[in-house]
Amino acid sequence: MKKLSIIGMPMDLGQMRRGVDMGPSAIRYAGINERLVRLFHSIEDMGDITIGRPEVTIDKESNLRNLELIAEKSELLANVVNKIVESGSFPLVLGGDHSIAIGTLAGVSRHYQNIGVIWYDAHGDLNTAETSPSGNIHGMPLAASLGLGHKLLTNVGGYCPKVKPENIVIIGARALDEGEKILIKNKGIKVYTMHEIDRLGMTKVIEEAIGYLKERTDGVHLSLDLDSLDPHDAPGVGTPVTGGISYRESHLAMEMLAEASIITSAEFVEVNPILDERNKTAALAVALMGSLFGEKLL
Ligand code: B3U
Ligand code: MN
Ligand code: MN
Repeated sequence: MKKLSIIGMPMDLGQMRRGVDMGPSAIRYAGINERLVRLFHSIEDMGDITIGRPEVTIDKESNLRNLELIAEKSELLANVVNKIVESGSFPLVLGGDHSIAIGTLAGVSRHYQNIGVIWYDAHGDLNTAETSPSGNIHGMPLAASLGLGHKLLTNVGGYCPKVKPENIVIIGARALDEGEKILIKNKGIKVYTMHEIDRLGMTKVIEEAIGYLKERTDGVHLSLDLDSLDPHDAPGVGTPVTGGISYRESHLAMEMLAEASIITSAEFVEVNPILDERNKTAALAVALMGSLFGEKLL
């Protein structure tokens, strides 16, 4: 059994709805420690990265909201995550909006030749300043990790890129922007949209994803955006999209990933307790972590 290190990243600067900064608290309140304690040798909760209450800025050149602040705070997260991996512990990052993935991947990826990424999300998060409909950086972290977009975002950690396009698997997509669709085709990124999940079933989707990543990667980061799930199951997110992955399908996916033991780091993002129903989305995040880390029903 291994060590787990939990780090909170209460950053809401990548989008416009307040409340996602309370995600780490909500997830802790939902009982993360109690749930995971039996699954690890030791659990260390390192607390939260300090974000403070900075004023919103919009970069004049690129139109990106809070660009410099996000780059600066991502650097802090990257350092902590880097140290966690160095110490031989499993890094589990609690968001925060999805822009935090820029820092997480910057911290993790330097330890692997060929990091794989499972991007479990309703969105592609593959926008750049040129293609973004919103200027929100939470719609850009996967592009930034590929080395696409503003230098301040792509160079977090002092190196670029973090991940190769052929090492990415997106699962649950149903709200892709035009620019993202073009990028996916041009780069050959593997995507299981809701269509493939409906058609093949989650069992086949995850089996394929595991086989695909096992062949070409030496570690796999799971970046799980709670808006991947259907809003009935996960109402506490900033940008809910109907017709999502179900509670059961998601547990199955996590259980299969646990069985394959391919996941080497993870983050759970976009939990917004202000928009939630009695902390249901944070509780769901914790339940999924249970499955991901090997909890058994029997
Ligand atoms: N693709 C849109 C919307 C969006 C991305 N990520 C979330 N929403 N959560 C954008 O603004 O880039
Ligand atoms: Mn996302
Ligand atoms: Mn999303």
